[in-house]
Amino acid sequence: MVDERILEIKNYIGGDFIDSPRGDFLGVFEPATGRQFASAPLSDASDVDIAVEAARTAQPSWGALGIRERADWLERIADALEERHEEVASLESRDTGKPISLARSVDATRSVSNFRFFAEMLRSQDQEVFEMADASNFVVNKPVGVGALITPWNLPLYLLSWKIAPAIGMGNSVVCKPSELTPMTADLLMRVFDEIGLPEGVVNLVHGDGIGAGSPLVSHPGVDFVSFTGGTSTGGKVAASAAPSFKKLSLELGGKNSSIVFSDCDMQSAVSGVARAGFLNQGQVCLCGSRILVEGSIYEEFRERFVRHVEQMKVGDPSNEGTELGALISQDHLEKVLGYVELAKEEGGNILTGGSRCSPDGFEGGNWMLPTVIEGVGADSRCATEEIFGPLVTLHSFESEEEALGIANNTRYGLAGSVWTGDLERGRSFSEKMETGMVWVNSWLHRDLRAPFGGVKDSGVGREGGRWSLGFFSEAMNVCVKRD
Ligand code: TXE
Repeated sequence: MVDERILEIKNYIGGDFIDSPRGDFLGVFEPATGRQFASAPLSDASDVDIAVEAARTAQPSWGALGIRERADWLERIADALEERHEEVASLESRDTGKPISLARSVDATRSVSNFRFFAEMLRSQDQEVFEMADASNFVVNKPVGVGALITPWNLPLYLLSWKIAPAIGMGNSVVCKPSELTPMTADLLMRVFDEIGLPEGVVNLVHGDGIGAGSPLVSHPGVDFVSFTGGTSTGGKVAASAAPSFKKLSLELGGKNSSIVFSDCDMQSAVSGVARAGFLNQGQVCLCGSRILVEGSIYEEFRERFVRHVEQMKVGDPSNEGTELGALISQDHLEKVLGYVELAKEEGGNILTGGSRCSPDGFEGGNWMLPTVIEGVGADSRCATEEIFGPLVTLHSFESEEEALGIANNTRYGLAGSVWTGDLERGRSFSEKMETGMVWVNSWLHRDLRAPFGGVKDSGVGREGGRWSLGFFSEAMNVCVKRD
């Protein structure tokens, strides 16, 4: 079904909004209704060539600006984006199917914060010097050059801004390739850049899919670094394309994270905190806690209160303020998640709640599923170790810290986790033994942008955030000046 008014968005290259010369387009659909509401260019290698060329042309003068001048540009972007906060939130909600409350509080708000935070970080950068008795070693953080920024569909503007801000802040120019499923707020951001007069070619954007646009961008000889966020299997392809030309590479990939609940936790905050970790954004966040490990002595009580809490979660119209769960990103993805419900039954699972599609009134054409809680699958089952990336969590009990740690560490991923306990020291020491990049104790997704963000094993390579972002998006040089 085609909506009455199709929004046509374009590539943004060298400061101009242009279609792909071949005129190929891809449809953009509302996950909540299944209706097409926009179209975007289906770009290919020739469009990527033009975009990389524009970025190469712009980089020298942009890189030559003082770091404080670039910080001022980031501030201007933050101000302009903040003025459009509600427009960003409603467009992101429409494009992703997520509830408007989440699009406001997380996606739109954090996108502004990303630019403001890195503006402040740039201003606080001091000249780093290592003094010797007879020499001074000056550290010079130079731009890397031209970068490819490739982002996924779950937190489109949040993750794109998280890369653009430090990348251009450190003097690079970039070519962005947002997910073909959710291109709309990336287009809005380009319109903000255009309105405030960001120098042309500093940020460029090509729409398209992974094969047609993403892959040529990653392997392009004119690209010096790649910052990728997406699935683990795709991350492997990106790494293979980038390796032969030794491009600097950052990979933020998939996760299969544990929420570990000890008997000395505050039960009510654990129930609501673990439910939020499991189902935020319909479980479509790489940090989601989809494996819930509960100490045996409180398992029954936790399970009963948790299931009751999940059953009260409001699924429906994303534009309704009270909605807690919206639609899944696509029909294909919904089928994939429902496939894991069937697999869970084969793996001995018992569905405690959910486990099926739902169809909110007026949204029959959308990709809807009830939040699902399953117990009885083994901790090493496919359902409990593979990334499902939907509103489906599995419950497991444990009798000791050692057992809990063994379960938590027995996946190919190592991104995040949460630990719920009344003993903060135990919480911290237990967390440090987990094979992940991040762990929250008695909270989840409580973010300080200065802290390192990223994972180990199949969850990726490198870290983003604070000085880790500034380090990735620059090349550190040492100038040693010897005194007589
Ligand atoms: O990823 P995909 P999706 C992960 C999350 C899940 C996945 C879902 O865990 O696994 O992302 O997002 C482009 N060469 N994270 O389905 O398919 C593609 O067009 C170059 C982890 O979007 O990997 C899109 O723009 N590019 C994360 C982008 O890659 C290619 C947080 C991602 O697509 C390509 C959020 C190719 N060969 C989601 N193929 C974290 N760890 O922080 C596809 N693309």
